Amino acid sequence: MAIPLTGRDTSSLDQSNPEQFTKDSILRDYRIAFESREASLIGEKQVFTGKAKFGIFGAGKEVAQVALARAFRRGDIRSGYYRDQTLLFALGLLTLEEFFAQLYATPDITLEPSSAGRSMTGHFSSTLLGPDGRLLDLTQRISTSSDVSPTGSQMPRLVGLAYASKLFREIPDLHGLTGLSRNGDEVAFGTIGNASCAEGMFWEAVNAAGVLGIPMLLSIWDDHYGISVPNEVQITKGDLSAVLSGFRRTPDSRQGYDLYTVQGWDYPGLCETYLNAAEIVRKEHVPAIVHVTEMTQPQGHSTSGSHRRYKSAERLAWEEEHDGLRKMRDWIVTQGICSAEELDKLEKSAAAYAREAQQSAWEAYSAPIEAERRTVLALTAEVAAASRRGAEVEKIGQELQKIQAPLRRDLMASISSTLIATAGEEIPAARRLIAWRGEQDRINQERYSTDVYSDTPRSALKVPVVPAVYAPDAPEKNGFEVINACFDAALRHHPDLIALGEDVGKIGDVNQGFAGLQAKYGPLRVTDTGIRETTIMGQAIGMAMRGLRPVAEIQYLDYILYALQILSDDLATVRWRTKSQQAAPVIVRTRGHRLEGIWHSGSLMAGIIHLVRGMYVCVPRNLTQASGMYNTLLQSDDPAIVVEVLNGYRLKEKLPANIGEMTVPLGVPDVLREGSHVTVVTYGACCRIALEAAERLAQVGIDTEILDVQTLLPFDRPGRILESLKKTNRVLFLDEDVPGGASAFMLRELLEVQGGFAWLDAAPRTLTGKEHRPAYGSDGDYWSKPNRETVFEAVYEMMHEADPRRFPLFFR
Ligand SMILES: Cc1ncc(C[n+]2csc(CCOP(=O)(O)OP(=O)(O)O)c2C)c(N)n1
Repeated sequence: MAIPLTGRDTSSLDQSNPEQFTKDSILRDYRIAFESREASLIGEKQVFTGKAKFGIFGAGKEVAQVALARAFRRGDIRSGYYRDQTLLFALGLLTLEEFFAQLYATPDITLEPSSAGRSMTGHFSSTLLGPDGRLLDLTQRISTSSDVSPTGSQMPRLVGLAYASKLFREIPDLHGLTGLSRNGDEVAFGTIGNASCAEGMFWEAVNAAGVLGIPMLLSIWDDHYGISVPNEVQITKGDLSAVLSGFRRTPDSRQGYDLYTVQGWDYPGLCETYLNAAEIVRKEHVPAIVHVTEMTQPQGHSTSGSHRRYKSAERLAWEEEHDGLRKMRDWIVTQGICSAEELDKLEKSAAAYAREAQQSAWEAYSAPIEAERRTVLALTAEVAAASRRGAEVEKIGQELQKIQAPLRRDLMASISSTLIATAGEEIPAARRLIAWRGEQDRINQERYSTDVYSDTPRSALKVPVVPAVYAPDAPEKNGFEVINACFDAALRHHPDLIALGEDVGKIGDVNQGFAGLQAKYGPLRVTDTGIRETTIMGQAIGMAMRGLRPVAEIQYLDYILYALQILSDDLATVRWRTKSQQAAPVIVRTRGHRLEGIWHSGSLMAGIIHLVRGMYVCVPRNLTQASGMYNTLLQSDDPAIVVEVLNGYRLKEKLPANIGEMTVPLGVPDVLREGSHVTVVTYGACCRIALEAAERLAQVGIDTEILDVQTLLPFDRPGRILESLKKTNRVLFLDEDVPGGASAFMLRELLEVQGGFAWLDAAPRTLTGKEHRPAYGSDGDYWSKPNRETVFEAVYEMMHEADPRRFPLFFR
């Protein structure tokens, strides 16, 4: 029998679920909420007793989350944050054992499916990819994208997850992708804390979703604080509903939000709100925000410190009185749904269940480590028996034995102590200890360091190489026309390719790479966005997670800084932090290096490559090479950044006959000029400068070999720079980054990774931009960046050092 909630029988809201608001379903909600609370309390104790390192729990948010779970349907997806354990329990995406497994950092994907122990507690995720790396049928499951810690960073991705539904509904060519969407009926559910709404990207995302008109339902869990800082210090007027009200849609506005405010302890009100809101979002593709107020945080922010430091006695008393569980319990009893005694029994059994889950998760986590400790202890005892320093080694074993809840690192430290104590002795058991440790290193490498990049059959590194083919009368085209032809072919071959960015649509980007393609493929395939780099990237991340192939543009390389945080924290880590349960093969397109002035000439390559490991970084020298890289990436499941050469769009290039098929392998340098005296290693716009300098060097008898690395990540996989160095024994790294930037990265690759040190006859050199930003104007550029003359002189000086008589210094 359906139970009326707030005077109205809401069961009619969801005919597909006859169980809605029966006694059983309400008690199930209560039980999940109660178990979740118990899990929080037990979890806290695990930290305080030293079994877990850190705890951040969802206590106080339970009731809203069981209500929210009722609005989810298969195909829906979440982007949220660390308070959402109850939602995950209610959706069946997380068990209590898995919750505790993550608390203990259990490095086993079968026990801790969110991240295999790579993410801290409360960072949830579900499996989106099959073992072959391809997306599962997302329409058959509720999913969650993988959480990150930086406050607000779930928002850009949320925009993309919701935007995908709009594309699936509105682009006819996507209707056949039935495993990805059911006519775009999926809602992307977001959650965020009240204080995180003070972040810029929150407002950027809210604005973007309002403009786009997408099925996004965002819940704000408002417990009045962000750690210790109250709403009055976070938000204008201290009231999110008030400041968000300008986003509310009106009868005469096409854009805007439905806004709801509901109290976090009001179970029936929450259920009604969520079912109503989600239905409208799903049907009409109008975004909605549910501001859940009067929430509590009975455990304080985290295990790092007590909330008594910043909450008054009145506030603490108020929180106790407005505890959602307590209020829900009262409501159940006063509605006559069941008796207090029945609830007592339910609570007792729920508490016991939570305890059992904790114990079983602890056992599963600790048993293998205990077994490993036994192995180490046995080997250590053998070493002690055979060693001249047996007593010392025995003591090391005893210390290891004493540790209450040992970690694997304790075992490693103990082994190291034993080996140091017995240095110089030849003990067979010590050799076995070394072998055992080596095997553990291999196992732990697999546990913690795999899946940075794709290793599926679609890895970008496995895409077959298709060289460019030129007709005898191949036309000379402007660079922008070459890339335009590439994108035209790509849009034709890949119906799931979506190009987006500032000015990408109507004018086909500021350099016309997409000129005419919006008219040809439609405004959703080639699309303009607002000026909002962070959410352009987030839009792409969400779309890619749901199976689309975004080419998302940052108009100029310098502005990638606005998006670098989300690229670094979210996109670059998706695959690694989920151990390949999720991926987002976004292609970031941008243009940079040389043009005019501080913010249109940057080449901040080291900043980028050090922050986006997990993405590939392509630095093509011209638009033909760029086309080949796009063609490679579009066949792969890796995310990447392609930095086109800004001053290359109006230079002539021969158009390959197979511009739509040619591929450029990643991580394979091109030898642009062969030579025997000095190797110059460079990329991007510097390639042309190096070639010009080489012409001049040839006039004075210096034979320069020039290598274009083509991609910084991955870097020179076949070791071509080393091969060149073996011939020339001299190397100059040339780029436009700051001194010690990407040039130092390349140098380290050659010296340390490739072992180039032994082949050097002269000190290796770097020639880079200055440490300041490039000054304006052509003269400013000349004295800010390497140029033909400085390259000439740097190479000449190297030859002068080698043979001063043959190469006298004539220019200084
Ligand atoms: C970018 C960033 N800044 C600071 C932090 C540290 N931090 C973690 S949670 C938090 C408070 C968040 O409060 P709120 O959004 O209200 O969520 P709640 O934890 O109260 O649910 C802060 C400052 C962070 N994780 N990320």
